[in-house]
Amino acid sequence: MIFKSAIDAVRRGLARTASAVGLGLRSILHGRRLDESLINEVESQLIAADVGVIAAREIVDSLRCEFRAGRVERGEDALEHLKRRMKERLAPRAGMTLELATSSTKPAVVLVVGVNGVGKTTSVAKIAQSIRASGKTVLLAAADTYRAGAVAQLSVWAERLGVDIIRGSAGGDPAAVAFDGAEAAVARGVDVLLVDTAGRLHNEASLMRQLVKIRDVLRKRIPGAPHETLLVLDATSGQNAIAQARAFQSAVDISGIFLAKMDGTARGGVVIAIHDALGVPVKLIGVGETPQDVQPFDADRFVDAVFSAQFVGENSGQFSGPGSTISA
Ligand SMILES: Nc1nc2c(ncn2[C@@H]2O[C@H](COP(=O)(O)OP(=O)(O)OP(=O)(O)O)[C@@H](O)[C@H]2O)c(=O)[nH]1
Ligand SMILES: [Mg+2]
Repeated sequence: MIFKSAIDAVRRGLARTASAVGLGLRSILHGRRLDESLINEVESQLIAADVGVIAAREIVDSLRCEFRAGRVERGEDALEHLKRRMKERLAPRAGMTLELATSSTKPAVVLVVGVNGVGKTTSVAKIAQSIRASGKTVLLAAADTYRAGAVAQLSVWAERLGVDIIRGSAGGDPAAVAFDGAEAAVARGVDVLLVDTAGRLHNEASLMRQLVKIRDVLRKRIPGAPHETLLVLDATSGQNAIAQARAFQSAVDISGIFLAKMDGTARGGVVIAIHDALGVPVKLIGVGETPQDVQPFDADRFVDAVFSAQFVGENSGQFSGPGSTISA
């Protein structure tokens, strides 16, 4: 699947993250000689950026080790070391794929889940838009029958994007909508079925069971489905995202994270915390409210953006990062 997005989206999306993590680290390390207290400051910066206490400690321990061995002395070298360590931590582990799963038989089914208001429906629209742009056909299933207006919200997106949608009745059984969606997707021979679900608190057992039912209905109708179960997390929610992710992971086996609202956070270190805690890759990032505001997550690119020298002394949000087209 190819996502082509304007470089503006990357600029907007990563600007605040970069300014917080990168600027913070650069401002304390730039032009300085490393010492023990500076290393402690680096640890505080990483924690403040939502990297997570354990990850921050491990990253800083490795820096301290290099420093004590006399291999890293200048602030600039420390920055390079931190960059390398972050890239290593974010590198996909064996068996993980950063591409959205596809199916050898049609349709590939993508189930989208998460707590209330994180950006699920918007993310469904973004994925639908990207799939359409790559020349494939999409069907949406509006399996959020809870929130008044949820079906209408997805219907508006469907109309704007020119994709078909299967709707259920308000207050109806969301698993029934998922089933109807699966039936229709098979009958119409579409490439990808995207199932939007209601927001649910991760600690509400009955709602989590209902999600399992939706998953099972899809699995029964289409062998191998859902091929992708994407958990949408709000990047601005910090460490709470980890608790959410754990609960959804144990209920329905998350295959990837869609990290929405990356444009709204100054603490993008949560990407590292999520990666560490779950062993599930962040696959896509949301960087705005329009269907085009989506990027495949690329670890190297992300870390480079975070440490981008262009940010030193800047608060304007201007970002000169690497290229704009990536494959996912
Ligand atoms: N800035 C920004 N806003 C976003 C992004 N993704 C979603 N939003 C906004 O977040 C709000 C909630 O988005 P929805 O897609 O309705 O969230 P949801 O998870 O479907 O919500 P529920 O179905 O009520 O649980 C909307 O105002 C979206 O425009 C993003 O990547 N960046
Ligand atoms: Mg929704």
